[in-house]
Amino acid sequence: MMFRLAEARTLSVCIGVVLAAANLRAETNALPFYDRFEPGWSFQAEWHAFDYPGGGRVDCPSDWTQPHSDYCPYDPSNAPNIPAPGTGASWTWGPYKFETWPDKDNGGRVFSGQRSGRQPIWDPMWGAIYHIFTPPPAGKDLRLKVQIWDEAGILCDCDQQSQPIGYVCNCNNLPPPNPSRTNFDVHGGIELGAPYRRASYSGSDKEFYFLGVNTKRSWDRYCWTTAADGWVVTDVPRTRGWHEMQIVVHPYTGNLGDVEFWMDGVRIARGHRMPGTGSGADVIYLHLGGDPALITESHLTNTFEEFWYDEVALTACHDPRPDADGDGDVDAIDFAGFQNCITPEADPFLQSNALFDPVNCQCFDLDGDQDVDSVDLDGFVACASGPALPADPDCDH
Ligand SMILES: [Ca+2]
Ligand SMILES: [Ca+2]
Ligand SMILES: [Ca+2]
Ligand SMILES: [Ca+2]
Repeated sequence: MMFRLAEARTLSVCIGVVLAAANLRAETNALPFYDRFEPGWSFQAEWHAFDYPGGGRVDCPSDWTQPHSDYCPYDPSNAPNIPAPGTGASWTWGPYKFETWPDKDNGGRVFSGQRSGRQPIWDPMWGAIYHIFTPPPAGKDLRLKVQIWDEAGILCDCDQQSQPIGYVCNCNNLPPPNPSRTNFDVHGGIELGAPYRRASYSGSDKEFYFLGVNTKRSWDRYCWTTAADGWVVTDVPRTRGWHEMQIVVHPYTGNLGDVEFWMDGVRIARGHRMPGTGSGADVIYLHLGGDPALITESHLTNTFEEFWYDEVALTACHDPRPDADGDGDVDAIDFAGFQNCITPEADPFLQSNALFDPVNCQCFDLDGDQDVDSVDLDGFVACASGPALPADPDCDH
């Protein structure tokens, strides 16, 4: 085992050097994709911001060669792929700011005990970023796992005009004057989306899967949506703190359950995929934050509540993940692959783990923290079925 680990370490270090060099030239579109928002995080290395087309802001010019804010990278690919409905639409001047936030050891306020991605919400910016990826190969699940901090500071709509008759809301936690201004809103969550998502588009390649908070639907419950299912309010209450959110996209069947939404280890909803050309519409954007293509009302986000994001893991694996060879069982052959991936426990304060082989070991890293350690071994054992015996597809949660 020691010999194997040493070999793996040497190989991983070599891979790490190659990847580091590659990152200087271009973003990573291949799966898997990880982000811990730790030092070394560079917005422009892997992420894009919505700001079509520059929004007319002097700090975010449409001509990217002009002086611009670091938090406002104009993305030319928005122009052909996400045409805005009009210059007055909120998302032409909406979400564009996103940043990392230091922990106490770096001189800042403590939220996660480590650095994380911060989604500011204030008038009129929603805060949102997206990463572009290549869809997984046929037959594999696409899985997005993200730790998300919900401030959950306002759990009812204090804009009295929009309350149902008889609804009583305690707005005492808000600054005066109460009741609040109009246009209170909170938008935050995770999403996998296709280029075409807006409400006015109806092609079979329209697609999106979102899990999070949309207070146009509910102030005190988490929501989800897909292009096929529309918005659904869950019975899961919003609570302050970190939550593990997951979206799992299975190979297309057209049936309920092609998409699953998980929260804190519990499946809270199942949805449908759009057919695309027959094998399912591809999603290619990983979004953190609100998505102005989905939440199109021109209401502003005046709550100043914030979301935080950490431990992003976007992977492509068989179902369940420990079934490395994809034959439906979890047996000794799969375990041989697991052994080749074992690493020491990763340091979450480092942006990446040089001892972890992301391409070959992503499916054994069941908790998505860039290592294959004893926690992942427990997860593997929980899935073990034996040769030719079908494994439980939900064993890996
Ligand atoms: Ca982090
Ligand atoms: Ca297997
Ligand atoms: Ca670990
Ligand atoms: Ca792990």
